[in-house]
Amino acid sequence: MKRTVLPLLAGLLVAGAAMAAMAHDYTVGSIRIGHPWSRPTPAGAVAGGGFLTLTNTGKVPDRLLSGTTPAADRLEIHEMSVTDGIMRMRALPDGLAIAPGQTVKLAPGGYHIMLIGLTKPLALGEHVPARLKFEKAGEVEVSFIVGSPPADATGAGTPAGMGPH
Ligand SMILES: [Cu+2]
Repeated sequence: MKRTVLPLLAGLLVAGAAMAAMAHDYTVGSIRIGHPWSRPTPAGAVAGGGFLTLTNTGKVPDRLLSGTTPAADRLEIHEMSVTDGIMRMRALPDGLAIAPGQTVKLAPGGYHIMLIGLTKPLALGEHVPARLKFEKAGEVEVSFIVGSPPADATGAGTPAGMGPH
C-alpha cells in the first residue's frame, strides 16, 4: 500500500507547481483583470478572500462597483489597513477606483474581494465563478482559481490557517 502513496503525492506537488505558474486574464472594455485567485478555506469558514489585479488601459477613470457569485451569499469589496498595530478591514461602499493607466492590486493584506456566506468551503484547485461589475466597463464573468497565487503574490507564503486574507 505505502508504495503507491509516494508517487501520488509527488504527482500532486508537480500539479500544484504547474497551477501556480498558470496565468489567466480577462478583459472587459478598458479594464484588464489579471489572475483571479483565492485561498482554500477550512471547513465551516463563513468567508473567503478573492485576489486579482485590475488595470485600466483607457483614458477615463473606472470603478469596480460590486459583484456576485453562486459560491456565496454576498461579494464585497474590502480594504485592509493597520491602525495602531491592529489590522482592520472595511467594505468600500463606493467600490474601488482605477485611474487611467493605473494597476490596482487586490492581494492578501490590502484591497481584496470578500465572499461572505460561503455555500461550501473553497477547495484547492476549484474554479469559483463570479460576475464583477464596473461603472464604465460593465460586467464580466471571471473565475477565481483556489490555491493558485500568481508568482509575485504578496503574502502567498502565509499559512492557510491565517484566514481568508
Ligand atoms: Cu474582507
